[in-house]
Amino acid sequence: MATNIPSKPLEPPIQPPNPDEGGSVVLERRTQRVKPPQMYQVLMLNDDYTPMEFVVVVIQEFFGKDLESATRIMLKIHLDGKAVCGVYSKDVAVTKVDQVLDAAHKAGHPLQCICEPVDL
Ligand code: TYC
Repeated sequence: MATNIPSKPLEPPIQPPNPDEGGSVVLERRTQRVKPPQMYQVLMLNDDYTPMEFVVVVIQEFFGKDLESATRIMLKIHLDGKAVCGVYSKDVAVTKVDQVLDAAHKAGHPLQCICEPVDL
């Protein structure tokens, strides 16, 4: 005789609240934790050829900085070799890099721009 073995053990049936146990139902509280999305910083790199004025304009135009902040960031790149121009979601950061490289290429400057995950 063929025997049918169930592939999955049967779940115990759900019992209705038992009045002898007070008839109460205990609900388990679980805190749902959602991780914030990974953010990306866009860095500009120093070189010996791109004019400072061009870098300042690019930082203002693509990173929404005023003249004073853009100048401070440009000088940091010039002195330290690189600086963060902004922090964004991955798609936005990649777009900023493309925009900067495109503008630099069209103007004939070797300006380099990269993005990397924050908190490496
Ligand atoms: N070092 C460049 C110069 O002296 C200026 C510069 C600043 C270039 C920042 C690139 O990302 C840069 N003309």
